[in-house]
Amino acid sequence: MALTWVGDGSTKTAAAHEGTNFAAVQRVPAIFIIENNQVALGTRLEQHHLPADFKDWPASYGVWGATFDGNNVLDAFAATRIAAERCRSGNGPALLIAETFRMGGHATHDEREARETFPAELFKSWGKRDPIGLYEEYLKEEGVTPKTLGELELEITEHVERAAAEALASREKMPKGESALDGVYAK
Ligand SMILES: Cc1ncc(C[n+]2csc(CCOP(=O)(O)OP(=O)(O)O)c2C)c(N)n1
Ligand SMILES: [Mg+2]
Repeated sequence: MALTWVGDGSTKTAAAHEGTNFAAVQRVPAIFIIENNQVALGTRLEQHHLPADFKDWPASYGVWGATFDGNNVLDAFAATRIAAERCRSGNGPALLIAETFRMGGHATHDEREARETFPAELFKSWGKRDPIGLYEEYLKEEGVTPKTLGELELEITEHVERAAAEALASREKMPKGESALDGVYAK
């Protein structure tokens, strides 16, 4: 099974449409998560997307889908788990929609423009819904102590750093050019 993320703006490319459609008709076990953070580089959602949201998109490709709160770790986990079970049972791809907001720029070069794209109040309200902060508060309510939270943070930071180092090291193990056509549908 494969899982990938597509931005709200990136869904507008021909490649995204062709890929999603072909995955659907081939019934491949893939999960596509549309990260609807309301903005594509500096273009607001309503400037590039006519419906108010993406809820009709899964049906338009003939696949199962669901929308989840992109700032809620448990909601994201639950939706992805259901999608994974469906994929593993041979139901073809699933298309999930994460409703969220981009607090920063598309990258570091457009942080200032990104702030000017939306009213300041939006950053204030979404800022209170930081996914890590929200999950931390939930864990505290569940009785997880600050000491355990601190230990968890160290453990997770180490995990992320290890993954980053592995990703960088993988540049030394690039596949051979001759293998580019292995495992593709058409040659
Ligand atoms: C095929 C292609 N067309 C245009 C661009 C230029 N471009 C870079 S980012 C971007 C918008 C992406 O929007 P989204 O997927 O919502 O990402 P976000 O801005 O939320 O990070 C565009 C149009 C590109 N990189 N590739
Ligand atoms: Mg976006």
